[in-house]
Amino acid sequence: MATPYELYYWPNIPGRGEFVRLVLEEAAAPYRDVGRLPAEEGGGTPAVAKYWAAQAEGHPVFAPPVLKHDALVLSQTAAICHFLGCRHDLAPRDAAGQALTLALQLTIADLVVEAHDTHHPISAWLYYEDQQDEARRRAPHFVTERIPRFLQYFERVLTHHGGDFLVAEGLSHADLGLFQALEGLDHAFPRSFAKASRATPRVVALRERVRERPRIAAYLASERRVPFNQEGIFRRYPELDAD
Ligand SMILES: N[C@@H](CCC(=O)N[C@@H](CS)C(=O)NCC(=O)O)C(=O)O
Repeated sequence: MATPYELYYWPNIPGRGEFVRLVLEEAAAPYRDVGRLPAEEGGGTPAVAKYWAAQAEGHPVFAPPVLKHDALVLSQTAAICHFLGCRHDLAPRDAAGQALTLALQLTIADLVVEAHDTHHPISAWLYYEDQQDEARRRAPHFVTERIPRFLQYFERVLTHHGGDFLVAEGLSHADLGLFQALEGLDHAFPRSFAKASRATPRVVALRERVRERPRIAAYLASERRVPFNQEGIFRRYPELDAD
């Protein structure tokens, strides 16, 4: 039997770990979600923090999520999704197609950073309440300029080849990433997201297409799915959404 993958990610938030989980779930790849395992099984926050604090063995990483598989210790969400996608038929077979899919995943990573920075525009180490004035300045730009711009970009990608998914070959890790980003935007900025989505029907349809895939649907209904909350990247502060 194949060695299970090990995902190291903070247990209480969906965060960037969720992008990796969706790829593992769609691939039906066995994995241990180490941060969510009890301490007696070597899990929990301390196991994840070891990577963050540079106390873990293997290739140094900057920050979780981390994917461990045999001797490989890999960080950076987009790189992990790319690696898994290429191994599990969730990416095109040729190098050019794989690079294109990675570029899409990196664009999603850009969106994730910008969404996070709406509520933490000064520092991730300060409380929201200590940077609320700056957040209230930054967020309107994100919701009125950047959400529409990102959604319209993905609409153009889908229109470009006229298919059901972001790359012509079929479902890829980029579609799963976009699904999660759309779920997050809808959670955090429901009014702005609804408005921007009206102009991007292909993006809206892709989100539903991914949601209905049998393995994804089963995962979303399971306890393994980590719900959005006020500790994560996509937080709902109504004052940061459009009126
Ligand atoms: N570009 C990295 C960012 C990783 C990242 O910021 N991880 C967060 C959790 S989502 C973290 O633990 N950061 C700690 C740090 O930056 O020191 C990725 O996409 O994986």
